[in-house]
Amino acid sequence: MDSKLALPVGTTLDRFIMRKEKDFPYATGELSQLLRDIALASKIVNREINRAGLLDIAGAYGNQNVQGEEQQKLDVIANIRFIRAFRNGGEVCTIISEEDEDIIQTGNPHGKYIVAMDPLDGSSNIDVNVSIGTIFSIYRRKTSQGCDGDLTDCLQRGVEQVAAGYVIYGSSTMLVYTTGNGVNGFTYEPSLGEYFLSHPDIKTPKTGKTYSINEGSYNSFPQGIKDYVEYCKSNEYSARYIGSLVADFHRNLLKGGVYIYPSTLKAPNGKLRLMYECNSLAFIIEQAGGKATDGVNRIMELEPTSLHQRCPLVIGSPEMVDKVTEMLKKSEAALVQA
Ligand code: FBP
Repeated sequence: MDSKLALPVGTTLDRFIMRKEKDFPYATGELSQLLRDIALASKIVNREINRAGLLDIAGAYGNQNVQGEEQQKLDVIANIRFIRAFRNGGEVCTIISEEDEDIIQTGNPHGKYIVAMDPLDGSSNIDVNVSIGTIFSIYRRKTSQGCDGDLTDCLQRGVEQVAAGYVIYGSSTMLVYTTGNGVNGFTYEPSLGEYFLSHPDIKTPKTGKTYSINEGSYNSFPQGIKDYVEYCKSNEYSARYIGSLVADFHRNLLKGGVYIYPSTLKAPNGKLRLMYECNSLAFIIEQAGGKATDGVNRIMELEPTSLHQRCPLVIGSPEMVDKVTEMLKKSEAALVQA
């Protein structure tokens, strides 16, 4: 049989999930189904994003979310699509969403899982055709099944995550996730409506020459971060900042680099949210051999105290994150001695 005539299409996400499920002797299939629900919702959101310019779904929605940010119509659409997928799926009891102040009950009190999500990350880039994304974290509930989840179920440290991932809606659409056994990336093939394994066992380079930070806020950066930016410039590193966390993170994950959203005078705790931006990407980068800190502490060990709390983020290639931490420590020490 001349197989060259029909080249194999590759491993679908579904098949990969089923294969990996066998690694967990006590697996019940619920986490697998939840990952499939996320994939399905992301395909629908991808379709809406691709044709946003043709439909009246671009632009502002006319509301502010709990962050005080102007909600975009696509923010609201993505939020609805993922919440609906979790409601219909049945595995999730409670959701934390960037778009909702309070926790969302799905009406599945027997659901075993909690999902924390940023339905559409990179809001400032939605209408200008620049890559945006969805970020998610999955936790096992702490309270017993049979009732709605509560804050104790939701406010868990990053080390408690059972899975985390993101979808990047870019030149191609990809789903990248971990369940604590490495990081794998799947590229969406719209003509077949399937995700295919395209980036198996992703490992981030130990170091790189790319730094991602919004230098527009340079004057209000901590001294250690200013020192690091100068260090990058004096070593002719490349500055790359898309303004979509998922897109900047994805590039640095594959090519090496560091993304920094520090505390600033305007945002003393930084801008990014611990539960559905920092924790999720920290789990992935650590599984890929990288590091994530708030400049001092490991993100995954931070104790959450509120649903939408913010924290500074330094994430990427391990040696670059260490360099940032070292410079922050040095400048702090200099301040103490002064
Ligand atoms: P949301 O768009 O989900 O609110 O995410 C925050 C974000 O847009 C990140 O994607 C991005 O890296 C950062 O904020 C950009 O912030 P700034 O414009 O202050 O640099």
